[in-house]
Amino acid sequence: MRQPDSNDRLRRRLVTGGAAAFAAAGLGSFTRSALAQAATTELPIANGKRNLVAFPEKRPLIVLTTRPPQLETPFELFNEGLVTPNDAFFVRYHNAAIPTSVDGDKHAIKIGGNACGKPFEITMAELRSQFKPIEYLAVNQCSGNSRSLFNPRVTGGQLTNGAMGNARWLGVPLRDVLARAELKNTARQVTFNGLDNGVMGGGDFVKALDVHQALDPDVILAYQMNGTDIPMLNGYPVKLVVPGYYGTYWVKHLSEIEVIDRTFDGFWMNPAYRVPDNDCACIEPGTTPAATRPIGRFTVRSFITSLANGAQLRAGQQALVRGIAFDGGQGIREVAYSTDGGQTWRGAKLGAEMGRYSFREFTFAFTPDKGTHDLRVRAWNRSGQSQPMEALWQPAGYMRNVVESVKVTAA
Ligand SMILES: Nc1nc2c(c(=O)[nH]1)N[C@H]1C(S)=C(S)[C@@H](COP(=O)(O)O)O[C@H]1N2
Ligand SMILES: [Mo]
Repeated sequence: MRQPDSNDRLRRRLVTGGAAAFAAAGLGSFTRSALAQAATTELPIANGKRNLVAFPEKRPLIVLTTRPPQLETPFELFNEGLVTPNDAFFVRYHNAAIPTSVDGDKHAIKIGGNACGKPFEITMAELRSQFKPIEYLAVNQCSGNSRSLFNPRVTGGQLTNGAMGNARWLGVPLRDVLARAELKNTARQVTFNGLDNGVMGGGDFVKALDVHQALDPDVILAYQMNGTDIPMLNGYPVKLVVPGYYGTYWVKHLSEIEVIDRTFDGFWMNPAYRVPDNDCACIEPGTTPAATRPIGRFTVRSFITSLANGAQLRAGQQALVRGIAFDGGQGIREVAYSTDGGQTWRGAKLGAEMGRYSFREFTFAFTPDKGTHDLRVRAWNRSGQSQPMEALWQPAGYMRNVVESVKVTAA
């Protein structure tokens, strides 16, 4: 439901969005000055005990930084359902100057660039009324999800496994909008910019896709998440959704699209968000990659969600173990599980297919003997790609996808 007055709307969003908890956290209301004040609040970075704070429209989430907000979803939540609720979805920003109030009808996206034959502007109202939207479930995952588990350790946000989420995205295919822009045949890349800005040396966050990636019919300008407005912190009123690709390409508060005749080399494409240009996107610790490329699609991952490390089970009693798997857009074909640290494997039961970009549920029954058990799961996608048994390493701490281990005890 759209409301006429964007201030009313934002006020409504704040009231329904846990503003009380935000105030309780000593951060006041969600204004720029409150965020400036938040910057002076001491909060521990990820290692050791981590604080939970409820930002506007969010339930209490793990705080990595407050300015800009960087919030991680507590992992237990992934056991509650395959769709991550909007108020629990992780948040990642690079720059502190983030929008806190946007008119959801008047907001416009400017489309231009030197390989755009017909520059124009499109408002949200036009985007909603002049095009046919599509909707699908898709996982968004930060490139640095699980970075704190790298060994040797790497710098950057010390995330555990909660910088991911699965939501239902509704939006207009980018290629339908670009069709109006009359791309010149010199077009090589498309760049995307949002309303947030760099401050004090932080470069404006701009991303680029090759034209063929941008014209993929599943790439959308999304304006709904799980059937409602996208939360402000997740990119209200419109974000680019590039299913199967790491979150870095999912530009929030999208305001500018440029079609250009060259490879864009802004900071967030080069040197940031690049991976070693080889099959594993990995190197030996302490070495440097011979060449790099922009990070691309997700690698295959799977997680047990119903049991945490250290869980206690009843010996001799059957437990139903549950988890999730996903990949970069082929879809999951198979999940295997081991209850003996990876020595022997069996097939887990797959849950319903909910689309090739979605989390896929799996389950298996496990009746433990007395003692400690090392549970592992490993997934394969439809093109046969899987997860390594030993962790791969790379300097930025991106793309972790090793077969994880969950140790449980039965008594
Ligand atoms: N405008 C804008 N969009 C952005 C970013 C940003 O800093 N600014 N960060 C990107 C990164 S690295 C990630 S992982 C995703 C996270 O999306 P979320 O905050 O909605 O979870 O947003 C992407 N889009
Ligand atoms: Mo990210």
